[in-house]
Amino acid sequence: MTRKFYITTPIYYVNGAPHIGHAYTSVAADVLARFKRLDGFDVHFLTGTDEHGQKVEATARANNIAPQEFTDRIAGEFRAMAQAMNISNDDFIRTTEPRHIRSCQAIWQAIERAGAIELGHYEGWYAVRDEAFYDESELVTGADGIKRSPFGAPVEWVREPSYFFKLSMFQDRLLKLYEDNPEFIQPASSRNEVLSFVRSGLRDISISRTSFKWGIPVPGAPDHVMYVWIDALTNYLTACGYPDMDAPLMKYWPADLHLVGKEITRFHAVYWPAMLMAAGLPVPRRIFANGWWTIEGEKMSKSLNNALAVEPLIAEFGLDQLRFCLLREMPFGNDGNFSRRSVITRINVELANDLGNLAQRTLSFIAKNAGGVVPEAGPAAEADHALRAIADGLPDRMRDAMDRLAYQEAIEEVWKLVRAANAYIDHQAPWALRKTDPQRMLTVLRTLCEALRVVGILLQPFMPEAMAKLLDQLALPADRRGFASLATPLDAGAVLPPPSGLFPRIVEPAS
Ligand code: ME8
Repeated sequence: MTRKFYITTPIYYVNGAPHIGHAYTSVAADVLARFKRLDGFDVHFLTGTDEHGQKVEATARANNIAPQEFTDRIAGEFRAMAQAMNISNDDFIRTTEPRHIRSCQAIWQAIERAGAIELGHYEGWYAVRDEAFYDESELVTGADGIKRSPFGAPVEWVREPSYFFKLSMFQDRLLKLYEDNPEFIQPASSRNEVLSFVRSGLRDISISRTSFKWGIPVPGAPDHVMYVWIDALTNYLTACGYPDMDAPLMKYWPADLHLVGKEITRFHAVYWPAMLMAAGLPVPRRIFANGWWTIEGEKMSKSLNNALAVEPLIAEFGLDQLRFCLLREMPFGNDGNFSRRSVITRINVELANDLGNLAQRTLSFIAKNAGGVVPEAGPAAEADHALRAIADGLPDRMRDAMDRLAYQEAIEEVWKLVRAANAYIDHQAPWALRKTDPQRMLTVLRTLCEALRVVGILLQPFMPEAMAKLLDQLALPADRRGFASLATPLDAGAVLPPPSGLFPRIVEPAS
């Protein structure tokens, strides 16, 4: 039976243009979605936009545009960003769609029926930028005397009638969930943060607002709109067809993986499973929080105007190069710094030199000296076995790394083969064998083609276009690019197209 894999990105707020930080989480999700598809899983991959709430309403107003018109425009930009980054999402959800409004109202009613919602009065601190309530003890007072959230967002005192979700009812069940499923929240830093938050005692949370209108009306209480996080989290279920439990896509629930940025772990690992428990629905299997990018050492921010859009980066470095660098830079889960210098070095050293040159040296040599076809292999020597052994063990090592979202490690595993293949070509020196032992030369070239085939297949999730080009150059048929075909060698004698470079070197103008 085909195993299913449902993976999601956060749905992004439409209060500003998409930037490299959003692209990062989407690329990480995309690479895993593609990896699982190639590995035979039935994948459902969801991304989208979070369009309600006070922050979006205020931004639309500041731009003198009606909220719906404003969100239509920015949602379009997020869709374009996903396309530009070659994100292979199966669905793109917008929280202003009728399917989502219906789904949120249904989950609200299910939670209400379970006795987990009550009407009360909210009084406390709210940060519009974070769309979050804070306890006095969590706030930081700056040198300017202004109180801010732990994320630096100014807070305001809010007092209004509000419905509450009785989160406190779920404390023990949540703790049991984390205990029974040590992998539920990753990495460990996020898990620890959530554990101590829940252990310190959960308070009921305010889940409706009456002071603005841009939200989903609470069923039976039209003066209230739902708190934007109740609305937002429900998107993952809406996309499966909730509340229609017989909807075809409901087979994907529960989600196998919610990818999120580390600042929104609490919403996903505490509020969301508690909401689902209240509604009597299965909880997601895993939540993984990625770290934050800084740009040339600075936090990305509106005031510094340094949030990088993806299009100019793609134009300068190439799409697959950018995707590769984002996941290559630091272990997933850690913070990282995006610097031009480091991106250029990585492209030149790892992509142009290590991988690009390996393919170029092998394939142009075959074109010139081996008739431009996949060479026939003769008896294998010790060195050939050694290289093959690295390739043979690679898929399992990669699966293991990818299941832990250790993208950097997965890439490093492939690079062990790339580096070994480069050492092999230098030692075997096919250019010398051409005169002394042409039969052996063909075996060496064939061994290299097989190494390139394995590298090309396994790196497809990271660099779909460049690896398609590499596999085309190896004349590997399209139906033999899945992981199930990893053990199937190339067809000897297949005619190879003329080789062409995969990754141009980036030459920086002398400064
Ligand atoms: O939080 N580094 O939306 P959002 C790494 N709508 N990742 C970054 C980043 C950076 N500098 N900046 C943004 C929301 N991200 C809610 C989510 S989900 C039900 C609702 C990524 O537009 C990261 O994944 O603020 C972060 O969690 C997400 O974008 C925040 O997007």
